[in-house]
Amino acid sequence: MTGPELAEAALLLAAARRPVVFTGAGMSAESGVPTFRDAQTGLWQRYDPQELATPAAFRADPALVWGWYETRRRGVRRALPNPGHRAVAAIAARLPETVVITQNVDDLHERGGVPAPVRLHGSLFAPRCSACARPAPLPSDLPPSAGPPEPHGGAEPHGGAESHAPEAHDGPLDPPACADCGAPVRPGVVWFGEALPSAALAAAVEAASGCDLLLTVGTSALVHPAAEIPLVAARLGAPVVQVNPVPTPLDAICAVNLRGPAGEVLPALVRAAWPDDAVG
Ligand code: BV8
Ligand code: ZN
Repeated sequence: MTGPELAEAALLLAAARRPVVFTGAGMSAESGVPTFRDAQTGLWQRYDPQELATPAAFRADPALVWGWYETRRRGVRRALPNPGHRAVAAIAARLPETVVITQNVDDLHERGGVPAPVRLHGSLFAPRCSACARPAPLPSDLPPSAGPPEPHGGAEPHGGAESHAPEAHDGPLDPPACADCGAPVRPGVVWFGEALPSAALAAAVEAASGCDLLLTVGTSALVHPAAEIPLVAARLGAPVVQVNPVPTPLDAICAVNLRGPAGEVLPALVRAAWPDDAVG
């Protein structure tokens, strides 16, 4: 990607000291993690993600919902951060006051070099009891027949090691029982109709209120209250730069719209902002 938009966005990034990088599912699309808008595959294609991602769906059929999240978690395990994730880490490395805020429940920002993004919608790697909220261990990915799991030979704890595991069960799966109260364990994500973690939401609003640039990457900006974060920054006069192959409701508030995939645009943006830094 080149052109006047990229040059303009690069000037804004080079001038920034307290940028916010706000990401959605499009950030991980090039890593092979389907976006919410992408059609579901296999058994899951007959379900609407927005229906499955609800407390009501879990109450009605815990095995269906748990199975869906285990399928997604295995998909993320096999995925690797893409050059976009690494470019975000390069921005954070260059500008220590950078705050990365994500709607994603995958762990690709952490594996891409951003240790502690603000997680608005939770994580696939933080299961807890659905009754007493006691954190629960991550189920081993190896099917019982495979015997004791191999020690992670240096592979990242959340990724890669299991990719050789025979294709695990892709379908309904009974959730484990809480070791304390025996209730079903649930995924540590925020479901539709559930409040966002108040500390994460407060940190996101605070960062957006004090930023001098907000980079919004790969979000359709349709899910609230997350979608309001870029508006907070714009309302307080910070320039907003969008990276998305297609227009979104945020176009109108953006100083620059970069139409392209995050995995290509973000490395190009970082190179243009800091030509001296060889990145990606
Ligand atoms: C709540 C975790 C109340 C689970 C998720 C105001 C107005 C309207 C509705 C509401 C409102 N306020 C609340 C609502 C209801 C609801 C909502 O927003 N509904 C929408 C659908 C209309 N919100 C809620 O229910 C929230 N809770 O309001 O609680 C409350 C308050 C107090 C006390 C009690 C209760 C909770 C919302 C969170 C739900 N959980 N995720 C899971 O993952 O399973 S949301 C989930 O969907 C994601 O986390 C993400 O946020 C969203 C998907 O959006 P995106 O990430 O943007 O992804 P999408 O697929 O849509 O788009 C991808 C984009 O990337 C596209 O634009 C595409 O062009 C682009 N792209 C593709 N490839 C690339 C790319 N970009 C760059 N590079 C590429 N390569
Ligand atoms: Zn419990």
